[in-house]
Parts: sequence; structure tokens; C-alpha cells
Amino acid sequence: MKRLRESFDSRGFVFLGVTDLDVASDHARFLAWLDAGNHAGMEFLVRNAGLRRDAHNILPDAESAVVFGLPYAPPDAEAKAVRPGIAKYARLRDYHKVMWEEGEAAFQEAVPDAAISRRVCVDSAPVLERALAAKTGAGFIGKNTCFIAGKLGSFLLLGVVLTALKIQETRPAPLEKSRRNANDCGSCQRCQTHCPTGALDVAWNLDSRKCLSYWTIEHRGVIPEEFWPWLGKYWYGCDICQDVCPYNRSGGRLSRTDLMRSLESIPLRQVATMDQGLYEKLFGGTAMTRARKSGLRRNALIAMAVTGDPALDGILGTILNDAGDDDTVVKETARQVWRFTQDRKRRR
Ligand code: B12
Repeated sequence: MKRLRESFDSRGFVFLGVTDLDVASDHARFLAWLDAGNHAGMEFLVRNAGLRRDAHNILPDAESAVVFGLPYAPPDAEAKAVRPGIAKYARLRDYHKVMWEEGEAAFQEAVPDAAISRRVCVDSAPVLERALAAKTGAGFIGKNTCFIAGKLGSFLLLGVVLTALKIQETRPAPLEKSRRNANDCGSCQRCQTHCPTGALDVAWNLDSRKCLSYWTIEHRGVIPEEFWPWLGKYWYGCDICQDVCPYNRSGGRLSRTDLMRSLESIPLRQVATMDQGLYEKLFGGTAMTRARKSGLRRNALIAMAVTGDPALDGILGTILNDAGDDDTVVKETARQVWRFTQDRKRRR
């Protein structure tokens, strides 16, 4: 464990925990969450729902899960100076690639024996990452459903190495059980009351149908107008339920400043009208490609509308009249935005 800790720590993964693979009760919770429709349009979660029950589906001879975490809250000065409207995790280079490569390297350094099988997962395989993280005993699931690593807070990206090596768990089983049932949020409900769309009305349950993160990242069609007002604050992802969490007041700050990318220079006007070349230049190699060019253009248009961006008038006509632009979602959003701005003018 000491070697693992040193190896992961030296790469900025200040969170590390080890657990067995029993996530049966979490999986039942996961299925109930799906049954109630909380996944909205994320059908990929339904397709491989069964696989998440047992990590042996991913690595047949797995014995342990090593959970590692990268803190990503921006340094204080940067957090105050830059308000790019982009969720904090996406202000870095794509964490999937970085964590996958460096997680692999860290594990390899600590466990060089190639005969011991291992598989690194960073959203790349159907495993219950948060459930495994909580099982390590080094943190808990908050009412906002995020994994909160105690003093490190929840601005922490998670990766898991499944390995055939049996490693001593970071928390012995009996203590683990009693701690997991503990409610470390106490009576605090800040995430629930501050979520502007009611996605956390039920504690420990996120309803993606109301979550701004879902609408701005995962959803592929137009965004219902009831959610628009908040895209003025975050137009890609949303951190509100974490921003208000007391555990994040002095939580772990980004340990790998080399992963930060510059965001100040991306005007929404450019995002709303970007072609493939500009899209790749601005967002290639970042996690924001998850929303695709279409989703980012859609979000930028809405953010411009709700913030009353003066550049909007000049670009709506261009988008609607560009016969070479066949993005139906962007065109429909542009029509909605036009109606929205006309209504606003009329009301004044
Ligand atoms: C689908 C998904 C989403 C969806 C749904 C989120 C959700 N809350 O379920 C959407 C698009 C909304 C989303 C948003 C975000 N996501 Co996301 N997402 C995922 C993904 C791919 C699957 C999560 C999932 O299965 N959800 C279904 C629910 C039921 O499962 P769960 O949240 O994992 O909860 C399990 C356990 O925690 C446990 N459990 C839950 N509650 C409780 C309560 C108690 C008392 C107990 C004992 C157990 C328990 O049981 C659950 C079922 O197994 C994971 C990666 C992965 N492979 O796990 C990332 C992941 C959860 N996301 C992550 C991040 C960073 C985000 C955002 C912060 C991004 C942003 N800024 O916009 C937001 C946070 C919103 C929020 N409050 O959750 C991180 C979270 C890290 C952390 N510290 O928790 C993950 C782990 C990715 C990663 N590799 O780091 N995400």
C-alpha cells in the first residue's frame, strides 16, 4: 500500500483507497434509480446496467479495487478571477485520458509484475465508481450524490484500478459497514436548497431530468426553456450543488496545474458559430467534446440569450440562413432564441 500511495501521490492523485468488490446493495440502488427514470435520456446506463453489479464482468480474476482521485478545484486566485461558465472539471485537459494513462503508469510502477492482471477504468467501463470510492472508507456519498473525500471535499475526479492482486483494504469490513450508514452531511441541505431546478429535491437522489449538468452535457436535442435561465451561470455542466457544499470550502485544490487550460479567450459568439475546425481547435482534447459541437453551440446560444449578449443579433440571422449548416438542433435553438429575445423586447 505504501508503494501504491507514493506512486499515485507523486502524480497528483492525492486520494487513494482500496476496497473489495462487493457493490450488491449499491447496484440495487442503481437499478431502482434507473427504474424511476432518473437517468433521463442516458440509455447507455440502461444498456449495460447488469454489468455494473460485479466488477468480475470487467476483470474476471479481480480481487481488489484501487480507487484514485484527482482534486480539480481551481486555485483560489483563478477561481475568483475567471468565470467561464464551464464546470470546473472541464476546465482541465480531458481527465479521462490523463487519469487513464497516469493511473496505469502509477499502478505499473508500484506493481511491476506484468503477470498480475489489472484494468484501469475512468468512466471507460461499467463500474460503480462512486460506490467503490465510498467503500474505501476514505469518504462518503453526500446528499448531492457526490463522493466527498472528507477534508478533500468532492471536487475530485475518480478512477479505479481493478486488479487480481489482493490488497489490504483501507477500511476493515465491520467498521466500513457502520461508517457507510452514517450520514456525514448531518442536517445540512445546502445542495438541495441551492439546486435551482429541484434535481436534488430527494436527498441522495439526483433526478437527471431536472439536472443542468445532464441537459448541457448529455442531452442531444433542444433544451426546454424552463432550464434556460441558469445557463447564464454555467453553460457547460453545473457545479452549484458542489459550490455550496461546506466540505468544499477548503477542499483539495488542483494538484496538477499543468493540466489547466486557458479559457478566458473563448467568446460565446465564437462557440455558437464555430465550424468543425474551430471546434477542434477550441475543444479538442478536452472533456467538453462529450457534448459534441452541436451541444456546445446550442448551449452558447442559450447563454447569450439569457445574459442579453449584444453579439446575438448579429449571429442569429447568419445561423438561420446558412444553408451549409445542417445542424437541426442548433437551428431550432436559434429559432427559439429569436422568439425568446422578441418576447423580452415586447415585455420591456
Ligand atoms: C451518469 C453520470 C452522470 C449523470 C448522472 C449523475 C448522478 N448523480 O447519477 C449526470 C450527467 C447528471 C452527471 C453529472 C455530474 N457528474 Co457524472 N457521472 C456519471 C457516471 C458516468 C455514472 C454515474 C451513475 O451511475 N449514476 C447513477 C447513480 C444511481 O449512481 P452513483 O451516482 O454512482 O451512486 C452510487 C453510489 O454512490 C451509491 N450511493 C448513492 N447514494 C448513496 C447514499 C448512501 C447513503 C449510500 C450508502 C450509497 C449511495 O449507490 C449508487 C448506485 O450504485 C459516473 C462515472 C461512473 N462510471 O460511475 C460520473 C461521475 C459520477 N460524475 C462525476 C462528475 C464530476 C459529475 C459532475 C460534477 C460534472 C459537472 N460539473 O457537471 C456532475 C455532478 C452532478 C451530481 N450531483 O451528481 C464524477 C463524480 C466524482 C465524485 N467526487 O463524486 C464521476 C464519478 C466521474 C469520474 N470518473 O470522476 N454525471
